[in-house]
Amino acid sequence: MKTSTQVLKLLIDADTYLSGQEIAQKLNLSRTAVWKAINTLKEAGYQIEGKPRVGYRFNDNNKLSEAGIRKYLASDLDLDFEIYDTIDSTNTRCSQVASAQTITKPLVVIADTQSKGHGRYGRNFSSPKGSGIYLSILLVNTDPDFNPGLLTTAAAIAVTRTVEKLLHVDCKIKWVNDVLVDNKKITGILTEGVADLENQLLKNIIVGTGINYLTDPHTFPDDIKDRAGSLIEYVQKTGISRNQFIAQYLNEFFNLYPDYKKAGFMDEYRKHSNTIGKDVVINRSGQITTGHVATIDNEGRIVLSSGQIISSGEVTKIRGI
Ligand code: BTX
Repeated sequence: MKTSTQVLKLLIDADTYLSGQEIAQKLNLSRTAVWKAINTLKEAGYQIEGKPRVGYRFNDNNKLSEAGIRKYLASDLDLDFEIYDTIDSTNTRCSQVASAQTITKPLVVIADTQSKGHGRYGRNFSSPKGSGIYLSILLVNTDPDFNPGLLTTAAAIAVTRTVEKLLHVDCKIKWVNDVLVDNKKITGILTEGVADLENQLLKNIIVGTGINYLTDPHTFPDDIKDRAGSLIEYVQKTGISRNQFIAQYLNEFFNLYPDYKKAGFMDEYRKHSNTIGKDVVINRSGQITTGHVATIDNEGRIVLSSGQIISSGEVTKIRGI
């Protein structure tokens, strides 16, 4: 571990001022090395407050960091992290890792901004810097009956639980994967599989989540500004950092993941649904279906009152919303 990373971890875990001497002693470093490490951290954008004759204290100013996330991560979670200032897409990075190597534990890739963040059907996912959460989890898959729809649904529940617990605001879910706050989309989730070239089985799963966390709603591109929302108001009220939010999301996701196929969270999903009981228009690759949504079943599929079951596609219109 680099000296500056060791100093950062110590300050984050301490939650209070530590003198240069204490840091030097704990890490077996010279005072000059500590001073240099503090400067390196400041130059990298970490906010380290220095008080004469008292010492240094870490302020979480929303700069993403592994140490900042680990502080709030459940102690039994064994994850690897890659954190980037900028990347094309965290999902793409996961698929590159999956193609190049065999991972033995989940890898979480996070970026401060994405130049090619994408959603379903190759659509763009707006990923401005310094404000959003763009995160992909690369999982090892051993299940031949992997259910991508249900796992995406579990991830949506992990987001709603995190938002409701930490930011104290209610969420709705628009079938299948859009999390809404105040009727605007604050999160998109994209689950992708990586096949083993030799046997064509899915060897890895990628669950990508994009969250408009501190995004200024006035900066949304014109084509999404009517539908996209941000959590900024609630984040500013509660002061929860991106690092803490990410850790809680990972805690919630990995709590649901082992049993996701048992669909124990589907009652919670139905309670949060803004789609059940509504007249909707569903687009399945250009094939349009209209109907009244009777419920969403334990497979995460829409059940229309006509009896028709729809497992994939997109709700393009909800009457009354
Ligand atoms: P989706 O296809 O359901 O949603 C994409 C659509 O949502 C776009 O066509 C646009 O209308 C709208 N949109 C674009 N950007 C935003 C935004 N920031 N907020 C709200 N609405 C938006 C949803 O796909 C899945 C998105 C997953 C994004 C994550 S980010 C981390 C990971 N990396 C990556 O490239 N994708 C995932």
